[in-house]
Amino acid sequence: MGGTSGFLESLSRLAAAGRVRAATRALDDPRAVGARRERALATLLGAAAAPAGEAGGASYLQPIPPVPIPGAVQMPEIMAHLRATLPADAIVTNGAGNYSAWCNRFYSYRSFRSQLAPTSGSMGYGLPAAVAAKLEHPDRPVVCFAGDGCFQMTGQELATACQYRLPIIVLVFDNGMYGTIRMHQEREYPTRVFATELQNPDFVALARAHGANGTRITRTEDFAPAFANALEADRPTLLEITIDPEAITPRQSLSQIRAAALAKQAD
Ligand SMILES: Cc1ncc(C[n+]2csc(CCOP(=O)(O)OP(=O)(O)O)c2C)c(N)n1
Ligand SMILES: [Mg+2]
Repeated sequence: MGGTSGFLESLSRLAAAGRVRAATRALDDPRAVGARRERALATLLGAAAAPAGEAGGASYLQPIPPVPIPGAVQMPEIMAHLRATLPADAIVTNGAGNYSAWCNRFYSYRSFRSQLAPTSGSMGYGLPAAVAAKLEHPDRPVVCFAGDGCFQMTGQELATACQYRLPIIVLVFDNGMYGTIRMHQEREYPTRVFATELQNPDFVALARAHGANGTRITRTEDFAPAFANALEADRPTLLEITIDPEAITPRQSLSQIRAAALAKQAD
């Protein structure tokens, strides 16, 4: 499995041949529409999956196989639903936090300029980015991924979304903590939890107070109908998704991280 490195190798080969630059420039050209745009896209994506780069190319483009996570909400299934439901031109936004692994690793971005995310890793970016994206592209679905901590940084922008009646969809991943920081605490100082728990508002009630739609998702099967309603809505929708605190990463539970760190200390 070459994974990301194989993909990068493929891109480097192309870059060496001067083709990445040409294709990227073609995509940046506003006149690059229709067949011209498709050709440029095919150069980049097709080459990434070309046989010489098979080490990573083709496998990189495959969805990551899902592994069940703790709790009644199975994010791998929800991400599969989003991949199947959202059109290629949907815009997905996020801030920073462990929740963002879901959209960064389990969503397939199929066209350029379909992701808005901070390279600086700043929390709170997703919601204002979604507002801006929907204003600019009213015909494209816009979905914001936000952790509970992340949402609390800029959640008041829901007022802006309501003021301009922007039917964005905000997924708030409620695990009751600054999960990323808790993960590092458990890795470096197992059992010494400090200032990472969050007492959250009722996000659904908060959304409704703003004039947005709000629904709580506590089971995987609640998601698809709520998301379908959100896609049809004439105003913002906030879906508060209850995440088991144990489900700290797509692959490792909080207890596993703690146990591994304790075992390392005991060595
Ligand atoms: C503005 C800002 N403050 C602090 C941080 C440091 N930081 C990175 S992730 C994180 C916690 C994120 O919590 P949450 O949004 O609830 O996501 P989770 O990790 O729980 O999924 C913090 C405090 C940051 N990246 N940006
Ligand atoms: Mg959180």
